[in-house]
Amino acid sequence: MSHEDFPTENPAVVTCGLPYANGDLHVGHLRTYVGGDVFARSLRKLGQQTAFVSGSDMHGTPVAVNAAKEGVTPEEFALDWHEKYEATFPKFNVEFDNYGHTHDETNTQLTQDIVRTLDENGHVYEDEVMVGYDPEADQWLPDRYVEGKCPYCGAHARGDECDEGCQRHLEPGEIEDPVSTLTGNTAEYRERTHKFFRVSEFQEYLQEFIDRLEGTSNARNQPREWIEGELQDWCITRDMDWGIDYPDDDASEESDGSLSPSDTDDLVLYVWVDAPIEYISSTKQYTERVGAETYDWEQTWKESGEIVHIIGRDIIQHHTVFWPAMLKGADYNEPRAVMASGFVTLGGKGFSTSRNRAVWADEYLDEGFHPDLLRYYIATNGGFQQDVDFSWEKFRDRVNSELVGTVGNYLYRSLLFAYRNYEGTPDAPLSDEVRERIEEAQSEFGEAVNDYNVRKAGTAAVRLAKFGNEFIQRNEPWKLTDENPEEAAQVIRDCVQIAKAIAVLFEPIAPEKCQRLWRGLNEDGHVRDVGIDAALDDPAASFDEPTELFEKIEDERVEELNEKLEARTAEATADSEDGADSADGEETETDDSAESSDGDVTAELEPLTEERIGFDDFQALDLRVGEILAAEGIEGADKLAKLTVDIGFEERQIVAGIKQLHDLDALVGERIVVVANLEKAELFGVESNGMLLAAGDQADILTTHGDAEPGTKIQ
Ligand code: B3M
Ligand code: ZN
Repeated sequence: MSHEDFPTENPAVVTCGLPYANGDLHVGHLRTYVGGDVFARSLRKLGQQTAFVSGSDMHGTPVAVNAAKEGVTPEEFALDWHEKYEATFPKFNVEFDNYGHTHDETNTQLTQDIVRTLDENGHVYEDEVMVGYDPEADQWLPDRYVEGKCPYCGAHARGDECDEGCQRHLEPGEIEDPVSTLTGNTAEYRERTHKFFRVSEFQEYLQEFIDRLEGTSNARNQPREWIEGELQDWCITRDMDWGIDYPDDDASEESDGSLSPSDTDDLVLYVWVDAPIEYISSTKQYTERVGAETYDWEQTWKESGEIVHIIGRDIIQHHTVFWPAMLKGADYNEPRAVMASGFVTLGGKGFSTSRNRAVWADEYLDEGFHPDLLRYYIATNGGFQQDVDFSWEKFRDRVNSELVGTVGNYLYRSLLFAYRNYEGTPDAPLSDEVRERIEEAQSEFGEAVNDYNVRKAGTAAVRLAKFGNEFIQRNEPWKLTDENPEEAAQVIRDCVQIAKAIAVLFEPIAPEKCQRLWRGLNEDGHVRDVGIDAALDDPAASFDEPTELFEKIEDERVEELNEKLEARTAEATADSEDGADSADGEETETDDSAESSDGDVTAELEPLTEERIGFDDFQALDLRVGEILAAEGIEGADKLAKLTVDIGFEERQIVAGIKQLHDLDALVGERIVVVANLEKAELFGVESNGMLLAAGDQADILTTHGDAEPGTKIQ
């Protein structure tokens, strides 16, 4: 791996978190896959050799529990869903180079190999652990078969994760007040022998790893608390039939006794062992198909590859603690980057699969919407780590204003003019102004990819189209054709070049639409296969009459779709007073948070407040310069950090919701703006005596420009 800018000499692999093969996909699920696909395509545009892989997660209790409900074997059940997913992703132009599943031969073998290596390298031991047991059902209760209270934050937790609270992974036996989900009875804890992976040994390694890790800042900041605290070893076996068998054949021969005589026959590996290994297996299958000369999985995973994981933010801990430790322990390469996306909400509330409160992936397509529209919406509606809200209104607004109004409008008016007057591209050189503007778009795109900013990479072309509209409006070629034909030709040549550049730069977001545009411009081959340099290659001399690329979404359509959704939502509310359920882990209740605005065309700014205040009202705020002396995460709280701030007269303890948004250590020494006379508050049991000012929901912290001392009044 390198930390050089993309494109590097090494092969890259972009992976997407594996969906559990246990139910229908809705638009919320698509965020990671669309994000991954956009990122992989963008890397290729920069000239980076890239494999894009994923697969279905077939094992574990999330699958076993749902299969049991349907009365089929987990294997039948999971394979069925796997085939559906495999067919669904391409419909959204999410084109994996390989999409496997965790139960196939490649992954079974590789998982057992890796576990064997971990054991041989001395990283596995056997220990007694308390495991939930249901005496009535006479069954062990691994993971989702048991529910109870999270020992860290007190939230209701299921099996191995605190998905409604602090998002931690929970070890067997950790859940308090355990209840069996099979019978609803109180579960007993009984002692059992299991295998453990010595994660604790990797503490120092992980502390360094996390400092090197690239990607979104939440993936670096969220795990710090775990990595810096006491690292618990990880139970890697379960009392279940469904899964990959623990490879105990030659393990019992170990002389150090680490795997000494226990019966591992009825133990399978914990699902989180074999699931990430599918990233490697899937890459291997890709190599087996195309040949190592085209793509060499071993180079990527064992020698020098750029490994980029794209996941939901609820599984950061697995990808930044357990997984890199496993890779390290088994002599594989570490990930270069982890990009963890926020959740998708529906009209400000969580999706609920089991209550049918969702916009389903198939439903979206059946309603006749083009996949590229949804790709644009979910990849660019907010920063990658922010939660994104989906509503048909917002979807309509962005499609109509940005895709139809800005991009489509530019392409149609400029290309129609070119076709009518020149039957294609007029014979004139490209102007410096337009060349420079396209170069700017290329650099913007390249920088965005290197910043792991999918949204910005995706909107570089939209901003270019916006420029195109201004350019054509300003130059009025329709007036020039008679008055100054040479200048008219020049302007239209520029316009066609902009259209070509849009096709190239917008392809990662809207591959099918851009291919249509590419063919419309009479270009050969596939726009997917050209690099960003092609944006400045000469356009074809002739092309046919253009057609509109995007269609407006009418208000009536939105009303109709909302009615359908409302009918379902009403049912959902009637079913449950408390909102989203938690049957399969992807639902979440989140605030309808405002989207951040980073100055691009897609940003939605909060409207200005109309009501004015007097100077006295402003004076009532005692704003002071403060210097951060210490910053640490509040244990158990997902977002909160405790700061010690010097405000000149005294040191204040301030609690702020910045834990996952900033590298807390790096904040020490920053001069910030503090509201010193805000009433004291208690957050998560910690007193907060003041407030710091920050912009937007990425909490961009306000700092001072000069060297005003702590305590200086801000006026
Ligand atoms: N199957 C799904 C999840 O927890 C889980 C991901 C595995 S990624 C290696 O979001
Ligand atoms: Zn918790």
